[in-house]
Amino acid sequence: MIDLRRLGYIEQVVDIEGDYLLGRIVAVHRELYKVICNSGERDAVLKASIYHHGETGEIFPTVGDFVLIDYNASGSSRIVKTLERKSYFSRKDPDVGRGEQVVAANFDYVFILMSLNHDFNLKRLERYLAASWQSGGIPVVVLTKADLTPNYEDLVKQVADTAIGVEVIVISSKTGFGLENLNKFIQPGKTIVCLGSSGVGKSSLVNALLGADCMKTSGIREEDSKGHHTTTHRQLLFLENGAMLIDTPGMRELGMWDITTGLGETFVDIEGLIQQCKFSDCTHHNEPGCAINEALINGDLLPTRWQSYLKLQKEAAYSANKALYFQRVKEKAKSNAKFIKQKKQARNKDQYNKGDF
Ligand SMILES: Nc1nc2c(ncn2[C@@H]2O[C@H](COP(=O)(O)OP(=O)(O)OP(=O)(O)O)[C@@H](O)[C@H]2O)c(=O)[nH]1
Ligand SMILES: [Mg+2]
Repeated sequence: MIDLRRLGYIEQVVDIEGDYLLGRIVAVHRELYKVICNSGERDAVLKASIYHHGETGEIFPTVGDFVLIDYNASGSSRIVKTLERKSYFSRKDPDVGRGEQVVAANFDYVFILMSLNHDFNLKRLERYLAASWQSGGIPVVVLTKADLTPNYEDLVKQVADTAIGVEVIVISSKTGFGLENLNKFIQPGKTIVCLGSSGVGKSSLVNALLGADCMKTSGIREEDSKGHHTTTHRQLLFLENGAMLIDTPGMRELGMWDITTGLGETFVDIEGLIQQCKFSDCTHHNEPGCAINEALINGDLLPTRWQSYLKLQKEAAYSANKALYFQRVKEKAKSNAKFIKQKKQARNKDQYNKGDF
């Protein structure tokens, strides 16, 4: 018997009547969901009347979500509700080109993996940090392949200067170097999602922590880091001590979705400086008493970091508008569906009264 509370479930009030089982999504394969519930792992599909034609605007589940299922012992169970999330990582959907893709949900920590050799890219790291802070999980930067990069001290310093207030851990999944420094995050009932580009070693880390080759890994050409996109679906795995890891496919690009709060936490130094400007509506161009200009002149703020902030801020504003737009479209669809249902009910009642059915 599996106790879902040991999988990180936090009790919540659910507004649905019926005899449903609580489960957690461990993998998604197109329309088929793998769900762990107190009787083990089950196959499940979405209940179409709720998710596709419903008027509750039910959120499609993703890996890590807690859901309610209409249990079926002899076939696929039906998912009837996605429970409220304590955290979720979103990006702009790379396939559809618009809208949001929720990569994983209900994790405590986000391991942002970046390799110390060819994948090293601070600009990309800033993007991951902004989206991770926004997710509600705590970001941790994991620098991989230490065995291939003998003199990495300077790289670690650059990362520490970029990821302010974030723990930075150097590892090698090949030799086991540094893995013990991850133990404080990998605790019973805690969920960790591993994110990063293809080939950085997400699945290798997951396997090293599991002590078994559960996830397929594949060689990349280390000279140019040409990866193979080995992992093709997201998967939640269980460690013996009761911690859970979510392995994800490498992201080709991380398009910003809503990072309105994540941006401020990523650039906490810049937001602090802005507070010190003499004028509250300072544009940071030529105003007197501009703390940003002062920091740029005296070298406390690197121009590259300032440019990154401005660029991401622009992107954040654009994405926030889009997010709002999609929310409105959804609300409109919901109210239309409700209107149609009411109309149908009224018509049926009318026909019933007339004895015409
Ligand atoms: N030398 C060395 N190689 C590593 C290390 N970690 C991973 N690798 C190698 O890097 C290659 C890619 O590793 P994966 O774990 O498949 O990378 P991934 O991030 O899961 O990639 P995708 O599934 O494509 O997103 C494999 O050949 C691994 O053996 C490490 O710490 N040191
Ligand atoms: Mg992988």
